[in-house]
Parts: sequence; C-alpha cells; structure tokens
Amino acid sequence: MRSFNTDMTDSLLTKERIQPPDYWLKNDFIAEHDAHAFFTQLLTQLPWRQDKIKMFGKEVEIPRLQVFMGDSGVEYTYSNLTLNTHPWHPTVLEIRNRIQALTGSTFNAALLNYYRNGQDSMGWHQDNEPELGDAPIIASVSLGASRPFMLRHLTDKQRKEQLILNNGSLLWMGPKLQAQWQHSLPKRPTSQSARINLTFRQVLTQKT
Ligand SMILES: O=C(O)CCC(=O)C(=O)O
Ligand SMILES: [Mn+2]
Repeated sequence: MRSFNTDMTDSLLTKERIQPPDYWLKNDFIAEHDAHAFFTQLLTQLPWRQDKIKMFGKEVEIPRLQVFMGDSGVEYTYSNLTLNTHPWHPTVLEIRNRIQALTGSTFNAALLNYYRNGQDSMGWHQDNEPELGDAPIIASVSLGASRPFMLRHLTDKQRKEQLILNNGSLLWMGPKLQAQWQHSLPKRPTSQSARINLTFRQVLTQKT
C-alpha cells in the first residue's frame, strides 16, 4: 500500500504539473587520490584546442579549451563547429568504463572541457543536437576546482537550480533535462583554479 505522504506528493505534482529536473548527482564517484591523478594526466597529455565560433558574423574564441574524443567515425557538430574524434585516452576510457558499469548506459564519445580559471565558462544551452537522438543521456564528470552549475526551466523562468560540481563528482543528465531545461557554467572571476569536465555522450553514426 502506498503511504499517505507519497500520495500527497503525487497529487501535488500532478496538480501543479511540477516535474523535478531529470538528473542525479553523485559526489564521491571518483576517490580524491584518483581524481587528482586523472586531472594531472588529462591536463598534461591531451591536445587541448582553442576553438572559435562565428557570432554575428565575427569569429570569437570560446571561453575554454576542449577536446572531442571517441570511437572512430563519430562526428559531432554544435554551434556550426564540427569536431572530429581524437582516439580515446586510456584515462578517459577508464572513467567511461566506470560510468558504464554504474549506470548501464553506453557512451561512444566524450566532449572534454578545460576551464583554465574562473574566467572560463559555458553559456546557457541544451545538449539536444540531432546526432544525440530523441532521448539523450549525458554523464558529466568533474575534476579539479569546484564550480557552480546552473539550471533554468525553458518555459517556467522562475524555476532555477544551482548544483555545485565538485572534484570527482558524476552528474547524470536524463532526456527530460535536455528537453525542458537549459544549463550553464557561469564565470567565477575570483577563482584562479583550473577544472576539467568530461561529458560522455552516445552519438548516432551512419551505422546506428
Ligand atoms: O562544464 C560543465 O560542467 C558543463 C559542460 C557542458 O554542459 C557540456 O559540455 O555540454
Ligand atoms: Mn551541456
């Protein structure tokens, strides 16, 4: 039998049509010692690129460095920028395998972002490109500096959330989050510390 409280919550959710954002956050996903080693390996061993995008007809540098990594043949386009895959780095594969074992989801690619300090950021967006399919699942791992991660509902502008993404944390983002919410990583001008974020994705290819 269902408890009174559950029934109450269900009816409130139905009545007000409030859906909680579709995510979960695991803070202790990677132990501190491993997280520190992974951060150093990725920082020093990856070919970080400064990409540019066109905004109002002008080329501008995006405020972070990035690398796109994954199975061969995977291609990803966002903001008119087509990224070809770099082969998997063993540390990134190790992290992917740990996520796959925990969640049962599979991922054939990862977009890695390197925020050099608090001046680097990522603007409001949804990860809903056609090559992610109808129901994208994204698993996001953070290493290094803690940074706030913001969520805002697309239609109900009053609804906002802030999460703190700590060193070693895993944020699992479900399909409804990408459909109904935008997210961003705002600047933190006073912070000098670096952060690396890995977002694992399942990208549709010609074969899938
Ligand atoms: O750095 C983050 O936590 C956000 C990254 C992100 O949203 C993305 O790569 O699409
Ligand atoms: Mn995103």
